[in-house]
Amino acid sequence: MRTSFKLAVASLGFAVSGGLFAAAPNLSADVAVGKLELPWDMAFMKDGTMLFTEKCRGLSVRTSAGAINKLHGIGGSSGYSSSSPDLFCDGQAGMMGVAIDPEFAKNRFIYVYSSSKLNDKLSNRVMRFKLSADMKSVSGRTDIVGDIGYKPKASKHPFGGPGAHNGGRIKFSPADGFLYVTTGDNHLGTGPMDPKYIGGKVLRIDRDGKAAAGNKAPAGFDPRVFTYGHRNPQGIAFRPGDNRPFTAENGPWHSDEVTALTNGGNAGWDPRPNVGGRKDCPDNYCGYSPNQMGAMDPKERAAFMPMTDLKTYPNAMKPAWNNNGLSQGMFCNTFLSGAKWKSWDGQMVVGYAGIGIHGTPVANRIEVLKISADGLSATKSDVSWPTAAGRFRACEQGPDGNLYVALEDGGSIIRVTPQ
Ligand SMILES: [Ca+2]
Repeated sequence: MRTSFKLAVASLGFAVSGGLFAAAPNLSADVAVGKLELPWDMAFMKDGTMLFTEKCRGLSVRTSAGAINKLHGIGGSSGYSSSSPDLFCDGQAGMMGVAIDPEFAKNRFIYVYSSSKLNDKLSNRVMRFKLSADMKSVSGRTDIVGDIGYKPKASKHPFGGPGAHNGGRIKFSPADGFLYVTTGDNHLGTGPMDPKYIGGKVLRIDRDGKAAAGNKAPAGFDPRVFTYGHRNPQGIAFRPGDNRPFTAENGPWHSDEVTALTNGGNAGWDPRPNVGGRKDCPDNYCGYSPNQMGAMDPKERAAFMPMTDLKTYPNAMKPAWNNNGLSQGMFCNTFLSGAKWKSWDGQMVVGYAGIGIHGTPVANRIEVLKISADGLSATKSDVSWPTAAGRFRACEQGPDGNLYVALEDGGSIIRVTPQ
């Protein structure tokens, strides 16, 4: 694996010279953790300790000494020091985001986002645990958010299985210390603009799950809402320097989006029927309008319902980047910082995990985006990670300054090191 991955990187020309990114770094890659099943997210401590989730297994830790301890499993997972029978995985849902409290040294709190059927009610939950001093177990589960929507059953949509559009990234802001939670629209047409439904949103909360002071969502909104009008954000990252949050979000046949968030802002996704000239749609969800099941035709794109509907919502937050109008499963994002990244220092990495049907070209890759200071435009690097590598579910800069990416296919967390 290690050798072949290095070969793949070298042979596909990840590192280049010349052009816009003349000072791009040369890269090498190796497997930090292998033999995983559907790795979904990771979070780091300063000493290199890494927490990571596998969507259908659960939460583990890789200690700074390299030991792997299985902490908390879901459903029928075996081999974990504890597990919760209410947690489950299905489709896009399962145990997803993981985060470490900014004051971990004092309180030993860690957090995960997972799908749950507690009390026979399907939902997504953000749970807080206490990690033991020996890092071999967790205790004290506290559900700090218990009412994030979940899609319970199949629909007429092409991606309409249970658990679809499940959101799931959780990260603490280095600026304000609050936890940001990305939630998907759950294929509920009314969800993203509904002031009380917390799917299709970015939440900003404290470690107990209470609304952050200063959230500016419009009057009548759930006070935990930081931004609304999202489709399925599965990446959020804070830009070094100004600490502005940026989401990475999947598009519907078209236009994956990177968006600089403004407190209280509307991301402009509104898949309700009869909005913006649309008619009724299957299951009252116009998310794939107008061709719910048809082949992709570039000419039709102009008529598609927009990821950011500036006609209906002129003040919506404009995306910095829309993947050249393509939907390829944009998933994770993180910023690179440090001189060893050369011209990429301060730029954003995005990862893709597309499945390429209905004519959308598959192009799983990580790529580097140079985003303008105002957050309203971006330039794509002319290099990208090889498509052959597989689907990228997580990307995160480690405390060693290297980039870590979770690859679903092959089940590994890869360390990318600039030379
Ligand atoms: Ca948008």
